[in-house]
Amino acid sequence: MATVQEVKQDALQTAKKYVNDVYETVKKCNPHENEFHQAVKEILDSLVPVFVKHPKYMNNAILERIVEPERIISFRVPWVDDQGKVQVNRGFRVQFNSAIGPYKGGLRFHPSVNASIIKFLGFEQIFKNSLTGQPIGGGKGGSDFDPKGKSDMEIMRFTQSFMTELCKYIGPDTDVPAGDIGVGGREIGFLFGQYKKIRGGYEAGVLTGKGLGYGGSLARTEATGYGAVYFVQEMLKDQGLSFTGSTVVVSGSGNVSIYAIEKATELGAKVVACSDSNGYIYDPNGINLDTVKRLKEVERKRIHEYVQEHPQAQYFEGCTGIWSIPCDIALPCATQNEINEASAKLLVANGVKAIGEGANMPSTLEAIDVFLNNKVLFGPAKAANAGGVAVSALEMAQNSMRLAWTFEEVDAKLHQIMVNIYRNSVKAADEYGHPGNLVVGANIAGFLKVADAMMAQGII
Ligand code: NDP
Ligand code: 2IT
Repeated sequence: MATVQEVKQDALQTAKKYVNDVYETVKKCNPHENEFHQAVKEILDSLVPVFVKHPKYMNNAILERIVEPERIISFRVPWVDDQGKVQVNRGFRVQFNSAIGPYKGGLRFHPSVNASIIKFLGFEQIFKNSLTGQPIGGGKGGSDFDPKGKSDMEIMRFTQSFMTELCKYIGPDTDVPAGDIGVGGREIGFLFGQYKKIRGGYEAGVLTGKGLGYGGSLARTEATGYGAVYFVQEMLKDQGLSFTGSTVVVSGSGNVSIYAIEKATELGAKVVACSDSNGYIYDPNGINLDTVKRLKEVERKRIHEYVQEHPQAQYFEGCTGIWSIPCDIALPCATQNEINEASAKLLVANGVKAIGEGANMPSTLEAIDVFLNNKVLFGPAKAANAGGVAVSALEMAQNSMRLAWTFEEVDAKLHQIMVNIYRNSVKAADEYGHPGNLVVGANIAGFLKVADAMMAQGII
């Protein structure tokens, strides 16, 4: 008869083989989609203890189903530039999983957008949205359109053409897009206007991140950055640490970065650096956020312009160098894979104590290993940056109720949601044998809710 130990070993081997087989199939069926493979690998590796404990998920092919989007839409987006020339871009929407609510997730406009990028983002969104505790499924979309250097009229013509096709697939109860890289308040306004014109009704809940005068929620603009800082605050608190008096580096200078800088500074930190895709600035006095907001939110200029107004600051070409600046807390808030193994090692060598991922998948798998192996507090993206989509769900709730909460009400709900995500991730990590590992904890906590809903709803 097999010993208890042998039975346990058997269950572990079966779970590992299951996960590995699914991963190999994903690679085979989605060739060359490296970002998607990376996101899938991170989740699947974390889920092995779940399948050991609950083989029912394996028997119901939950993984095989969850890695396959319910639907992918890819479409032509023709538009006319200011010179009268016809331009063509490609649009995407991946409707990944609707087990716990309508598809929900942002739109990214960036030249690097392709099926792999949209699928990695959509896949992450399933688990992130589940972690928020709100009834939202996972989706993502975007285009390889480059908004840089385009006039407002070009942006409008492009977004109208994009929405003319996208509107066939979205709605307040089916799929609710929002912003991401390159899509902010201006773009959401144009998208909403075109949707309304085509549909002929006022369906406020079809998009989130709207302007405050037409159905937007207070604190949505701030939510992702504030939420990431609230999450890191919880990680620090558990170790008797805090933002007060700490030195912080934040990459990027877009929506997430700006409000991460704002909240970290409010909590007593000195944020000494931020960046854009050309380079980074280092300001030993602490970043002047009013200048960054004006340069980026109003004038849409490059970050190097900062040093003209603040001569004590320095500008460096190239963005990865930002991780060579010694800091206590690093908040990568720009883009995927911006911290590789070498940058992670540099951060550790310089004494970093905590990482909070404001961006989606900003650390490579190797970088994550460096942080975890060196006992750096690590807040993974799908937990740490969930505040944005969580407040998007609160915007949907306000739209349904036809009322608007105050900034303080929304901010208090956001704060509580981030505390809950932290606690649920810690608890899942403990329960499944990886205490302190929030990558495993967040992935498992996010997965279980979706998996149970899928089980309850049958083979669909
Ligand atoms: P923005 O477009 O407002 O800002 C993006 C910032 O990152 C800019 O400073 C941009 O620089 C920089 N950046 C973009 N691409 C690169 C690149 N390839 N290399 C270096 N820097 C780059 O986007 P957001 O702030 O909204 O998004 C930032 C990250 O946060 C993304 O990963 C997004 O998916 C994630 N996120 C966003 C949420 C939201 O609510 N907006 C919610 C959760 C996650 P430049 O101006 O030069 O392009
Ligand atoms: O990555 C993300 O969570 C977002 N870009 C926000 C999505 C949303 O629907 O608010």
